[in-house]
Amino acid sequence: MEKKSVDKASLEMIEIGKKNGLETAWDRYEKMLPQCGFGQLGICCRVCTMGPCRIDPFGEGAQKGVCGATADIIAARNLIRMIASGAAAHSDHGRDIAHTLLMASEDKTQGYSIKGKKRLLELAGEMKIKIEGRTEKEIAHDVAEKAFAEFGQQHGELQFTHRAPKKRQELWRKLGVVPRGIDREIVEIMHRTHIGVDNDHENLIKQGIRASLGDGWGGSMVATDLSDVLFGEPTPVRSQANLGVLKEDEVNIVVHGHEPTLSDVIVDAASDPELVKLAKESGAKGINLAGMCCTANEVLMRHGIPVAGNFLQQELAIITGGVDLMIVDVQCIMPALGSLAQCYHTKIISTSPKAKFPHVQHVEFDEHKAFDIAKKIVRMGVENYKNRKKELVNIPDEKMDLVAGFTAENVFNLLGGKYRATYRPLNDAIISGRLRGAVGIVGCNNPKIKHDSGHVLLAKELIKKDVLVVVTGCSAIADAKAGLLKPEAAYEYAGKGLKEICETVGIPPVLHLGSCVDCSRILTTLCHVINEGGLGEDISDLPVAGAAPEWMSEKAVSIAFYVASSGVYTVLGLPFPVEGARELTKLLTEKFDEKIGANFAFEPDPIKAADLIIKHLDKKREALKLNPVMYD
Ligand code: BF8
Repeated sequence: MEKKSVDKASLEMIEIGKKNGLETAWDRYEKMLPQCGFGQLGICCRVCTMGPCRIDPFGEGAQKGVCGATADIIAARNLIRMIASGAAAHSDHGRDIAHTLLMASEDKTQGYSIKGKKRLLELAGEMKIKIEGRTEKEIAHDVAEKAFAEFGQQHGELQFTHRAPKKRQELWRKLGVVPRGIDREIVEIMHRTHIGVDNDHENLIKQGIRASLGDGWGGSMVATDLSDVLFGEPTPVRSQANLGVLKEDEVNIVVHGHEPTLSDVIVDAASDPELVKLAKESGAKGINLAGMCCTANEVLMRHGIPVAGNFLQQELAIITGGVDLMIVDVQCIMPALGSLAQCYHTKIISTSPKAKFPHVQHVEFDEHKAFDIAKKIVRMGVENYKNRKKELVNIPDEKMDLVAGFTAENVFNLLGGKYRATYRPLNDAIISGRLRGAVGIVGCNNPKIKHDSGHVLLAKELIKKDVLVVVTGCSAIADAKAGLLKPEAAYEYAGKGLKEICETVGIPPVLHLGSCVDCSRILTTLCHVINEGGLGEDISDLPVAGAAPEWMSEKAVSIAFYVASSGVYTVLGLPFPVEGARELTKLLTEKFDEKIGANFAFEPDPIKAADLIIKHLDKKREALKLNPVMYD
């Protein structure tokens, strides 16, 4: 049992599930063993029907597919198709936000207004949109249209790639990897990986880079920045995380998925006086809203809504027996939820025309009537409270305090003090050696790795060595549950230098930067650090690194690629499925650095991963001729 999670609440729910004969991802994973070795090594090809083909990794059987594709070609094609899917998911999320902003600017929505006015003007300035003499809605309209155009653009360069340091932009140009249009690069991956098109693994990877940059500096950045315009910029906020945020005596509604368009109006609907009254009439003390996965991060950052859990806890939330309704939209929603919920009173409601699930009721979301629909769904949850089976309710006690809601714009204003919004103190802390560097830890859970252990152990090991850690996605939730997002965590876990900074500024040693699309906030932060000066001219000069210790999704592959291709050394807890392809593996783990300024490393042990990262940070510090780390 202890092998499954480091989180007590999760272990408790896994045990209850087991006792009741219920199946979770861990059970299905065990049933799947041994998993297909060809798939794991990336050398199985289903691109055409002359196959399926597979390459013998021991060099004895077939070394080429029917068309003649080698292991390197097959694995590279498979890998960049993962990038295409991941970039498509993030970017379609961005497109939906742009769509909602556009409709809001035309007064065609219900329940939305432009809350991030400052951000709107900043973006308009960046996009060279006329501001003087125009209303906010007119400006927002043009910002949304301009963002929209980035998706279909056929030539030129994506607007936000110009945020990158000059040197980085030049390198991308030299390598021919500047994304022209967000959609175009994804389509081109599908074209190039068709039978008989691009059959050079390096050239295939080059297109993977270009599409991933179109995600990080395009689709995801649009999602983040336009969300800040529409829903407001996050500010540091206190809340709690883990299954213990569910309440025995209230109607529990869980929002699960990704896009804040839905969850943001659900937040308003859940405090609607009429619905709260109805909940009380049904015998509940009120309506308790909680989040799951990246939607949790969105509503946490902007509204302080507590987090019920991360990816591997979605089934466990149902097993508490206390969830009256779970609303899902897109991405990371297990198709297993519907049948599991049938063992409880829990209602699951799908809302996106893009995502339907077995045994799940569908209430389609529509921005025109967003608030009415949100109210309808919340009402369904309230009405379902009376069906709760008391004998099946087992809500664990575990919940942890946290501070979330940091952004590239607000966090270092905090470092600079109230009146001086500047990155100078952060840069100076790194230059002086009080801080060794900074590391972004991101991504999912995966039953192949003890739930949350990769995230938490890596974060603890790094902050102990005076590395500032920033987190997004399910990694952020793992750390929240472990207490690392509390300012007090600095006293318990941080090294002396980091502790001094956290103490002075009043921030936790691990900073919650948002959802997965908000990995773009990390890119923007890195640009600010370079612009502030004193730490080199390119992102690849900085003592920084990225890690995804428990990744599982195709989105994570896209993120890993745009992070590394932006010049950030990236350590993955699970390897890309490429290890059956020798030249490709070498390209990614050894030669990438000289080409694009950063390598990938695959290391499942978080302590060893931390060692790799520390060595990398120290190497970069040395190259910049910085002072030695102060308290080493
Ligand atoms: O969107 S919710 S499982 S894919 S980390 Fe991973 Fe978690 Fe999904 Fe990123 Ni966010």
